[in-house]
Amino acid sequence: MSGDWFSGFDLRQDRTALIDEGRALDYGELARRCRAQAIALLGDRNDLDEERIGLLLPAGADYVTGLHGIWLAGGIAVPLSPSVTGAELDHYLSTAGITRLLTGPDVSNSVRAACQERSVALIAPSNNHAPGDSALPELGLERRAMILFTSGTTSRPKGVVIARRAIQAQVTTLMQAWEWSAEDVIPCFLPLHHIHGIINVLSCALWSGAQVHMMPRLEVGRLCEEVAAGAYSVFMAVPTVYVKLLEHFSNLDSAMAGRVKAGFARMRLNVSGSAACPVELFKRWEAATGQVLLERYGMTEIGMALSNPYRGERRAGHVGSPLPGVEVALFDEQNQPVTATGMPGEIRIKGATVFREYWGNPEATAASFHDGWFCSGDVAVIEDGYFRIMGRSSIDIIKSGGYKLSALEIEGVLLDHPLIREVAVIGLPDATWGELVAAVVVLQPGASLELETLRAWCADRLSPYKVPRALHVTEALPRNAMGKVTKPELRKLC
Ligand code: MLC
Ligand code: AMP
Repeated sequence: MSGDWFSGFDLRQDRTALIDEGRALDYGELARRCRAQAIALLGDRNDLDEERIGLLLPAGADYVTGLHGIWLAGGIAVPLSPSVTGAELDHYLSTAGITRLLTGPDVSNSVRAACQERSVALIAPSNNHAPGDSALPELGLERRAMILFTSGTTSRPKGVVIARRAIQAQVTTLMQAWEWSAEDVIPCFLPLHHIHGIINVLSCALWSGAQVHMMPRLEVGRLCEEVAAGAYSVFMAVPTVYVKLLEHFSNLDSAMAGRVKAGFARMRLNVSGSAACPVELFKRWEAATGQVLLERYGMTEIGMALSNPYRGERRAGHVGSPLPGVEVALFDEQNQPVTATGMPGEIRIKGATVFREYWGNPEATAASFHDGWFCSGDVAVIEDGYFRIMGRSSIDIIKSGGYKLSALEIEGVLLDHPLIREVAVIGLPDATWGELVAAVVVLQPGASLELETLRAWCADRLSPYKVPRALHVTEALPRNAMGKVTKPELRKLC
């Protein structure tokens, strides 16, 4: 990421980089705007010196120039969800020590209040400066470039620090493995505060000189019209999106459905990841479009680690083998490598793609590595060289529509509800979302609570995708001899 990626922007000048709200932006103009944004951020400084700058913008040209402007100026970009609540934002601002938030004019009052409370300046995208000869800092690959917040087995999300070298490694391994080229065109509708959208879609495309159609949210109807018109060559999504597309196909008249399916059939690649793709979904997608989904496995802390082959057998229910330059092995509970075929072990990863640290949390960083391997918490087996994910070691992690959610974080919020005495949050299997958030609660004596009332109460405390979709009221939570809630038993109650 020394400069190669950005000099690529300059070299391509007239080629279209982005389509944003129907308007095309070429690489030359994109490069000019990114530099101008960097200069605006620098003011009279030479280097932002890893200043943390929040990025709260919808998917569009301003997001892209904001992200690259921060990178070019030597800052650390902290992309945040547009649906962030004030309480969630306060945690991000304080944990990452964010000093400025790059955002648009329609920012919510709760975001304004959270920023005011922490003296964080709200700044608007600024790319009108003429870059002229202003020098940008020389930046080594060891510099930190991005913090992404991820939920896990702790109650509050942790900030995953990704250095320039790791971004470079994450992008280049995918460009090589999936044969990205400047001829590619991809829609970008996944959230741009997670690596799936930032690295796999946006960065791989821009580093390859490809074209990205920015969409602030998934609009299935519009997307399908563009697919039918042959707009795209590559498509990347979480399994929930493929389920939603199949549902949409069945609501279209047969001529239109045929055109959309033919549009997918003509693409060179359809990728699924961020959550398990059920074998049935893999088969239904192939039957509908002729596309054999390429399933891969990754994580915020490590980028992509495992992938089915671009050329070769893509095996349903499997996530393939290690990507170029990524070391992946299975380990048992005694930290011994698992070598026998078909024996489960924890997936551990080494290589240049791995993150640097959890921001300001050396204990959590140390706990997540063993002998230099990053311990993913995911359990897999290897069958004929293909990894198959068996599950996660923690029941407190929920994957809903590709978002990783912490049961503990949601429990922490629900416990503040005046009518709730005890709570346990679990993920329930769901055909569309993979898992759905369910809350099992013990109420204060004589109290009653409806799901919709609880959801309304959660609205300004939790991002929409974390809000429980199911509520079960019980007299007591099942506990083991140690007094710990036995969550597997809760599934039977719901
Ligand atoms: C939306 N909703 C969800 C949800 N997304 N509920 C649970 N889980 C989710 N993931 C809720 C909304 O709050 C709303 O509720 C209702 O569903 C419809 O919302 P929507 O906005 O119309 O949904 P939609 O736009 O269709 O969003 C679905 C989606 C989105 C799949 C496009 O969830 C999404 O972008 N997921 C991808 C997340 C991602 O990128 N993960 C990668 C992490 S990185 P109501 O009550 O208002 O009706 C990673 C590493 C790796 O995992 O390997 O890639
Ligand atoms: P995140 O922390 O949001 O980056 O999510 C990473 C987690 O998503 C991994 O630890 C896995 O549990 C899960 N994941 C990603 N890809 C897959 C996949 N193809 N199959 C199963 N789980 C996956």
